Amino acid sequence: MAGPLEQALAVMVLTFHKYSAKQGDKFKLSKAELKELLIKELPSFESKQMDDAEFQKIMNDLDINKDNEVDFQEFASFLGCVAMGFNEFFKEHRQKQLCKK
Ligand SMILES: [Ca+2]
Repeated sequence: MAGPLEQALAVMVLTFHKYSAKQGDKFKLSKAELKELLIKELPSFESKQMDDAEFQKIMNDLDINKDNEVDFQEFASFLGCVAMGFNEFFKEHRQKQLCKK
């Protein structure tokens, strides 16, 4: 039985491959695949309201080696940034809770 963190890591890998295998290079996310992943798997990321220019900016930021695809390494960096965002949110929330006491 895997621990919750191991499960979370497996979900990260499996989610990437679920979308990367859809078209073209099976181990990289195209722009369309990345968009679908963001909309379906990270709905609180506001990807639904994102217009094409905003989405293109995210794609450009993530595509570090500029091959117009997002490989797992680039995706993992992105998840790291999202996790850091969650951590900041958690810290602020904790801070407010501790101040109330
Ligand atoms: Ca790339």
